[in-house]
Amino acid sequence: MRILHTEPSADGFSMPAEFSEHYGCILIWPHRRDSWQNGAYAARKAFAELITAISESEKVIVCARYEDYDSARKALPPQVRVVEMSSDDSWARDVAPTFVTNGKEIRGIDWGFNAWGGLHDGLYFPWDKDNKMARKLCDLLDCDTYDKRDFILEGGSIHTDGEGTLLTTEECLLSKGRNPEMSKAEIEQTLCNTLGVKKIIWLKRGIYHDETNGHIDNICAFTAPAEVVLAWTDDKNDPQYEISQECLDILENETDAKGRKIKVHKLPLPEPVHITAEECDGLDDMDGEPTRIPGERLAASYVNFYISNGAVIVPQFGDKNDKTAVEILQKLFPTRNVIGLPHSRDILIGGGNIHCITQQIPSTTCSGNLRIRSLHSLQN
Ligand code: KQY
Repeated sequence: MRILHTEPSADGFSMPAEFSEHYGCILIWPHRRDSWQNGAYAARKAFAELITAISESEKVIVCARYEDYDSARKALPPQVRVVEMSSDDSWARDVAPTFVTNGKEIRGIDWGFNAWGGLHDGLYFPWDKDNKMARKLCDLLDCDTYDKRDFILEGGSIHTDGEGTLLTTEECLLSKGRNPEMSKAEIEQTLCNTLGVKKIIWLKRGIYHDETNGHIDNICAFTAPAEVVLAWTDDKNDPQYEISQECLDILENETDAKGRKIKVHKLPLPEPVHITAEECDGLDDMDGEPTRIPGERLAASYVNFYISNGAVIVPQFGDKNDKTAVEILQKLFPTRNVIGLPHSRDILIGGGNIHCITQQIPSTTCSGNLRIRSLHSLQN
């Protein structure tokens, strides 16, 4: 594996859309006792259901710590590859590489990771194991990696259409805990150079009470070029109402990199989800302090879905809107099977959902030349 210091866009590489064909998907087996209740017992069941569903249409690699390898191997079907790797927590979207491709080869971006805000407002310390995962995964996949560790970015804070447009939020990318020394224009330029995009659409804020400083992947996602879903509520008394309305105004007045108007599909939110005292009891303290307080609102949203080659896997919260969300997404993804994941609440308690724990590895138009030799040999 080469560690590259050039710019991906200058090298002819760009980030494809999640709805393009994948080679596979990376996840990390949950273990952190202050993130996942009861030693991650319930979270592991939810992860296993999700991983099994994804593995029906693409390769899946699951990273597990030495002490969790047996648990992962036992819980997961044989077609899933389990590899030993250290991690601080289990958010593959944010700590695995963002992959770029030139159509023949894939390369990984190794962004800096500081646990969503470092010493300013980060969510745990230390985060050094997580920060090393992207490079290790590129090594495992035998793909070259771009060293972008001096720029703090999580995969959950960006979405692309694969046609030159990137969606993000000001709340996250302009936050004090990320790259406070950079101007908005400098951040834009870094995103364009690194991801091969031409236009950034900035929404102001993400989902209410999202501890990631408003990741885009919980509020708005591309479903096709020039088409997005937006998390939505009609309840004017909910602080989310104003946020969603503000996003809609921006999206309706924007065009994408190709000059197209953006079609916005409203995806209703579930009723606000609050953590119970019993759930909090199952979480260990962090440095003597609880990580969640009974009654705290969790950042539940159906937008946090994963698009695999054959399916779209959507969180479910035991809410009346569960079915509606699946129906709306099924219309938008007619060639895929839209599946609701019943135990998503056990993932949500950790602070994110399905999209946050997955990272797709794109395929290339010329898969015979795909430079993932170690995985390729597994196929044959
Ligand atoms: O949503 C995500 N991408 C990550 C959430 C991290 C929460 C840590 N408790």
